Amino acid sequence: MLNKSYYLILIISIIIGISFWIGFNVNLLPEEASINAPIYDELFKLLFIIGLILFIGMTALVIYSLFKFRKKEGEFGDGIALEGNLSLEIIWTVIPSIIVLFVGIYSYNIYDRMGGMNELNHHHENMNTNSEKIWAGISQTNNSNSVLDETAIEVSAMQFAFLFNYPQGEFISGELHVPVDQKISIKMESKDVIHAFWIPEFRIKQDIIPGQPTILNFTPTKIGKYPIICAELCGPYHGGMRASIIVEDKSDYEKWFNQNNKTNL
Ligand SMILES: [Cu+2]
Repeated sequence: MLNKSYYLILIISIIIGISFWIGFNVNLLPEEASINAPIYDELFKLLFIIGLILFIGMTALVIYSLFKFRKKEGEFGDGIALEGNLSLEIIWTVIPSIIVLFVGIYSYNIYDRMGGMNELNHHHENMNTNSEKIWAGISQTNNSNSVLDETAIEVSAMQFAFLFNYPQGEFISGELHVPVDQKISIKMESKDVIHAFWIPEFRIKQDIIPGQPTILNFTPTKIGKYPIICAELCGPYHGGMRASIIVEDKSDYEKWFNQNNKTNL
């Protein structure tokens, strides 16, 4: 008996060990290009590890049972009639409850750290000139106010494109250009149906609902070109509703901005 539980503990430990190793060494996600990304990935890794423990554990149990409880030669009767096992039932209720509760609390913590619980700050009110109601997506705590105003960009979503309006330069672009390592604030509006603004590399996704102007804040941390994808089935060409975000260093961004700037003319 002692020998049996010893093996059981050993096998469970090995499964947990393998799951943690895979969880920390196998990266299934695209590169991390915003402040949000590493925070989000913490949660993903945890969920991935929990999933791996369950997957490897159950697969091992099924394979073990296939051999261990195989019908023996000349055996034709029914199996033993089993009825109830209180300790087993307690275990399979308590362990999942703890896991679900922990994942729930941890997810809340992650969402909070990504800025999901932040109140609309006064900058949103500034943008809110016609006293229209503004909704907020994930919003990191604001540390540099002036930067926010400089880079406030208006995003229009429509069937089937995103357009980016730079009010300070009075021009509209089909690509979203932003400077690296600065908090970007975008105000998104939908012209027709529900769309969603998704940048996988930034780990942000926000619905854009008609009649609900929505603010989304993020801070890109890596120079590069990343896809912006509509993540809400919005019509027949939804699959083609893509744009690009180009993260550049500040001087490149300014150069691009000044080339397009209409207020200089
Ligand atoms: Cu769309």
